[in-house]
Amino acid sequence: MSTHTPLIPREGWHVMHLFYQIDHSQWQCLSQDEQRGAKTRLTQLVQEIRSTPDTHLLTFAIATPKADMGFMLLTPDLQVANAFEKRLTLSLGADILNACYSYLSQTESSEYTTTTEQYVEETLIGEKSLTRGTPEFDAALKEFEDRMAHYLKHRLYPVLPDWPAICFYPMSKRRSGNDNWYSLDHKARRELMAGHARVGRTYSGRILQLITGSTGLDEYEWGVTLLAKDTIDIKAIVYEMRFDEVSARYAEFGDFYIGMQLPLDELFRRVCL
Ligand code: 76R
Repeated sequence: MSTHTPLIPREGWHVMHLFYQIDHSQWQCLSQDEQRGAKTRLTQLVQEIRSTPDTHLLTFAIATPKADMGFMLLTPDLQVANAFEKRLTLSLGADILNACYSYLSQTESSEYTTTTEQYVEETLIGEKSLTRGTPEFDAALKEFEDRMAHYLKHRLYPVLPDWPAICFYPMSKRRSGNDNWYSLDHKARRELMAGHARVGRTYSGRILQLITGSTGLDEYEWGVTLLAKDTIDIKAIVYEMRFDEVSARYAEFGDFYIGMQLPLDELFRRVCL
């Protein structure tokens, strides 16, 4: 019987990005039967993880020798994430998958999300000149509230599409001299973030972004996961955002990993297992 206390955040899920290099010399020491058994073990583990409630696992090959393959694991309980991570790492046998990079974060809602009151004052009354209590006002308000409920659910409990290109990098907001994000007041940060979101929205349908928070959990403050159907859109959005003040002035980045989502059997062939 397991006696550990679950570590489930009040809201959202834990997220692990796991990157591995394969030790082919160890792999070649296994017999063909052992290799088959090892791949079956990993395949069954992936199925077990994917059938765990509220749990998702993406599997991908990495484009350059920075790593060979990677997993993105989303699950509420850190105890479960930790147990799955250990089993994934050992699934093909000792020392075959060697972790070369990893990142821990949590899904989070944004502190800059437009509140109902802001939307009413700034957009419905300010921009659209609607009057409280009229049918047009009520319809527009309901449309906003439905959209926000859907949006908030996606940020905290995302279901990611199987788009082929996956990009991961960690980032922080700068805290030095005159460029200290954390000494700006909320209004200034919200205005800057509105510019960021305007750029981001122009990539709707081409880029799916998941921003997960990692302050206190890992080296940087956020994990950025971008899914795309075309790598040119990844290059374009990251480039265009460099000009946006939030990134131009305040962003600091870690290493970038580019992968391709593949079903496991194809992934095995790709990484020559
Ligand atoms: O929450 C939302 O989706 C709406 C507004 C929004 C917020 C609050 C938004 C929109 N982002 C938000 C927060 Mn983003 N984002 C990044 C990067 O490489 C770089 O320069 C930056 C990396 C990209 C590519 C990107 C894409 N975003 C954040 C935060 C948290 C900041 C904080 O809390 O201080 C970070 C670190 C961050 C970074 N962003 C969008 C996008 C895209 C494509 C959108 C539009 C999403 C959509 O409308 O569907």
